[in-house]
Amino acid sequence: MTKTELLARLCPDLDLSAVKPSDWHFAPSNIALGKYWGKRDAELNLPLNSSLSISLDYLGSRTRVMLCEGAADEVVLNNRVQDADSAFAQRVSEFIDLLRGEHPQRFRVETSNNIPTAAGLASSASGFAALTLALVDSFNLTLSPSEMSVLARMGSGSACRSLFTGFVEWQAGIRDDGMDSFAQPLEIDWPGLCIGLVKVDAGQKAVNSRNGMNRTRDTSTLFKSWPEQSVRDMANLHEALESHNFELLGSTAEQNAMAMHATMIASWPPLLYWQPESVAMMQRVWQLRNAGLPLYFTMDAGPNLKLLFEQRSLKAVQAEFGDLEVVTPFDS
Ligand code: 2P0
Repeated sequence: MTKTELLARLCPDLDLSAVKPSDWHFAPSNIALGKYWGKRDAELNLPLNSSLSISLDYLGSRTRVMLCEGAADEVVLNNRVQDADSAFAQRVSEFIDLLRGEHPQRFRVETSNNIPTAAGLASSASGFAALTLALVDSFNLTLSPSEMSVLARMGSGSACRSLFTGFVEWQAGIRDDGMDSFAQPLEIDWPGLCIGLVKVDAGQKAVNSRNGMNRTRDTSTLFKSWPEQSVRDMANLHEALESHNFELLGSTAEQNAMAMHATMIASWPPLLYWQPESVAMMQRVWQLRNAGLPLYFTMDAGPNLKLLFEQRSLKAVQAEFGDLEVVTPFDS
């Protein structure tokens, strides 16, 4: 199935004459505890494996769209007009193309992130989720939350999880048309759960996630073991959430991240997102854990660590990692 065919199925009543400026829409960033790494269909952006994340409450993207007269879309990120040829502006325009088709209407997209850039968090998840909400508003679409999640997935896989708060699961699905591959919030909360964002390196990463996962799939023999790891970890994460077993949650998330990075490192050319500081920080977490502090980490396609701990450990963690943004998704 092509993107165009999927869109015709998702939005059969698209009416370009009814588009209007949208309101502002917010979507949170999210951190996967069980990672999405690898696609089974690049055209429809379908994942090989299911994933499970936690949304970061107030940290995310705020976006609105307006109609504009020019020959090209205008994309404004954090108050800066982006070059129309930039990778970011191109991806935004391609996403709007899904709804616009051949129609000449151009849009101005204004988006800003309140995610501390120093934490090096990916903004494509919250960015495409907020853009999805703004476009659904602008095009006056009537979509269910699951259908909106399918649409957001077409912009960026992890964006399908950022439409929701709390714990969120993205089912990989099995259908060729991907209509069963969307995210849903889990009805589980965890008061006192803390995510600590540590700064290692805010620089632009050399290989983006999309290219990184394709390289891993194509060149890493270790990647063969990833689906098995993922299935096992997803089961353990569910068990941890249902029983509020923090050690099981933290250890599963940390092992899942390390296994994902192992598949990347075995790619050719090697994909090593870690900096020396990342490794030093991992060692520090392991030392503290050996000394009795219930502290775990996860990492995405970058050098930064995201710490997982509970409120009871907050003071001890802050004493060790001074420059830390702490998010408590269930306590605001
Ligand atoms: C995740 N990541 O589950 C994993 C862990 C990065 C490492 O989802 O190609 O930017 O747009 O679907 O969503 C980042 O991948 O990739 C990601 P595309 P995306 O959070």
